[in-house]
Amino acid sequence: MTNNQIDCMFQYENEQAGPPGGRHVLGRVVFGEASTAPAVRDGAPELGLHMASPGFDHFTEIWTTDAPAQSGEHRGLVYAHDGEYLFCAGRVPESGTYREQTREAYEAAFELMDRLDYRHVFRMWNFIGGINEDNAEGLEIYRDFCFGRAEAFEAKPDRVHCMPAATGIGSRSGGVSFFFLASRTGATQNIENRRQVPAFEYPPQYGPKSPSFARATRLVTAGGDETRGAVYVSGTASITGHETLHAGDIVAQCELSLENIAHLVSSGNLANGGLEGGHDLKDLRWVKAYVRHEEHLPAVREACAGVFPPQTHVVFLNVDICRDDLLVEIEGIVP
Ligand code: 3EB
Repeated sequence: MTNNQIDCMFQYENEQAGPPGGRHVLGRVVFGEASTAPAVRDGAPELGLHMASPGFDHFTEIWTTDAPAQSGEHRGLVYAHDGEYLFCAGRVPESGTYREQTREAYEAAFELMDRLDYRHVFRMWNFIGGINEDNAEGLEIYRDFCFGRAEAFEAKPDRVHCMPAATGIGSRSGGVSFFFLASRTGATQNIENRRQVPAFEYPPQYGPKSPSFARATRLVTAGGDETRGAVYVSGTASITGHETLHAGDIVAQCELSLENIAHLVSSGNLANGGLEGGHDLKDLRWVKAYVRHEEHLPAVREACAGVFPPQTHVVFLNVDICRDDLLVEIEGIVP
């Protein structure tokens, strides 16, 4: 058992400050101007994502640990691990269809988690170019991606415990890029929201295979207090049950997305899942708000400013969202 601590930081463009002294980099994700193949750079995995645009944020998300990390490559994936945490990143280049390559990439990641013994995956992020466009066979690219992802989960080794919190969001360039976080000895507690149908149980009208993710995942570190742990909140949108609400109304979509998160992390909802503790929106850090239409940025900013305190870092990105009637999606972490 180790007591390694991971932490997240957003390093904004033109900011020199890197990770605080003594911290080791587990992975870097550049929310910038190009989607690039993952590579080991300066000893740590780095993934470039085309997510930045004028007027929105341009930053590098850096995951650090207090223990030295070792990096490597496995079947096109890049990774680093510190004995307790694994960061892993991959990319499927732009293609006519994504099902098969997504399945293979996810399978490679599950194999890596199994082999290196980081079998508790607690957070996955997916950035999908042309998310609402049709693939070469006329299937929406998001649905095509979900198909392959679901197949990989169906085939995953039983030893790998998961279907954790995730984000599945648009990107400003083609292809599918992703990064995952997994733990060796931490226990994952997946959390659903009674106000929303679990995504993995969405009816078939949303695609041939349902999206594979939990609404949130709490990571309880080994030897730690079982009633506490960081809560990783999935991308959350204006959905009640399984239906989009407030089509065309950005203010109402922001409100319902934030209400969904507030309810998800509340003591009442955690108790429904047999978990102790509870949080509110003010406890969130490392918030990302994905905004479909540039002109909605002021409304989304205002909604976030109304609920998040100054110490909550909120970044705004102008990308498409997995359903064409969703205008906004918000995620975050309760450390
Ligand atoms: C939703 O609730 C909105 O496919 O990984 C949110 C978070 C959404 C993750 C994913 C999709 C994903 O269905 C979309």
